[in-house]
Amino acid sequence: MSQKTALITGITGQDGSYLAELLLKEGYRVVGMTRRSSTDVHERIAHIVDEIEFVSGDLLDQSSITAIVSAVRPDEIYNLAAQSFVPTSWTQPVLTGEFTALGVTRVLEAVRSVNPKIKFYQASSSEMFGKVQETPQRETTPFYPRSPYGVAKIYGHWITINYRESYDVFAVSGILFNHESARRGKEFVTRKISDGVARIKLGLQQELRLGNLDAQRDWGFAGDYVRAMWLMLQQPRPDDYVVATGRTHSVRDFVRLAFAAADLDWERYVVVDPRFYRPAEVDVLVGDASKAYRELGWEPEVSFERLVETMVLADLDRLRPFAPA
Ligand code: NAP
Ligand code: G4F
Repeated sequence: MSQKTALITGITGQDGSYLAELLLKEGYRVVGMTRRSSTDVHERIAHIVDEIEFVSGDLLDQSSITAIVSAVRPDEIYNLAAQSFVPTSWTQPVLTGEFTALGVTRVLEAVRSVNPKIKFYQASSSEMFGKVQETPQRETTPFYPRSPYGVAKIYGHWITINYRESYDVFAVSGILFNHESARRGKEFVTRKISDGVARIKLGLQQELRLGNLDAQRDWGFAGDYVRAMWLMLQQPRPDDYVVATGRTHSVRDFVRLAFAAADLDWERYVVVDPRFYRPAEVDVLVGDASKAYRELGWEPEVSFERLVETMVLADLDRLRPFAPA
């Protein structure tokens, strides 16, 4: 069988790095689309950078995306690129719509015009459920977004389904619940906590300022979730899937476990700071991934407890060289 080619947008992000590892292991030729930057953004893929081909393009720029798809001739495209930080979507709502919503159409348009046989994965989000209309949330649960990011992701979700139904493209939408790792961006709450715990433990920081500790999320490990993305594109027909652990925990639970992993009492260090509250909050998310289990044979391998501990230990290892003597 000839080698398959995968094009990943967002390859420099958390999920892009794990997906690239998985696809290389599966024998793919992996091509990553990156946007021009004056600094090095390859930190998360530094260990595999020599095995990846890079092409320069931007979700805002139709001609670059079409030219890339035409030149690379991928069998599969994973559209992971997005403005993915929810708070930024209130301060930059139009840009978020351009990247996270219209960006999806641009990639799909490239597929349609170059080769509609290319399989397409769209990174949809549990943020679309927002003010939840049903618990647990499944593929059929109605959406009620609470941020411009959630609104933009719903556009991306439906345009993916629309290209499937209009042009018969093998286009799927993975509705992924929060997934984390030591490679998570430091602005997201889990990594902000693990990084903060490590800094406090090593004497590099005195306190950790957080927002709403009562919010609850269904948190899994990013390495498990990229496997579900790949499996969706290996099915006989395209469909949409929820990917989640089925367990929910509060930010406070995460904080408590993370500080405990470093033998610290969280209540001595955590300061609630209303600056981190959101204009509209998603209070509680918990997913039902039984369809993914049934049809893809997917289930998560890393528990919440192990995820928290692994993230804290990784940040301790990373920061130890900077600790005061
Ligand atoms: P991430 O770490 O924030 O990575 C985002 C990626 O998108 C980066 O590689 C970034 O490139 C790229 N990007 C942003 N704007 C771009 C543009 N205009 N043109 C080209 N590339 C652009 O996100 P992630 O956590 O890996 O998530 C991957 C995808 O899954 C995102 O679409 C996210 O919304 C979605 N999602 C994530 C989760 C989660 O819990 N992680 C859950 C559900 C859905 P730079 O390095 O240049 O910034
Ligand atoms: O870690 P977060 O910023 O992630 P959020 O908003 O759930 O979004 C992430 O997951 C989505 C999937 O549901 C993705 F689509 C999206 O791209 C992103 O990856 O915040 C989680 C919760 C929120 O309720 C927030 O209010 O943590 C609460 N929180 C409390 N203090 C905080 C903080 N969040 C951040 N970022 N920083 C805080 O200090």
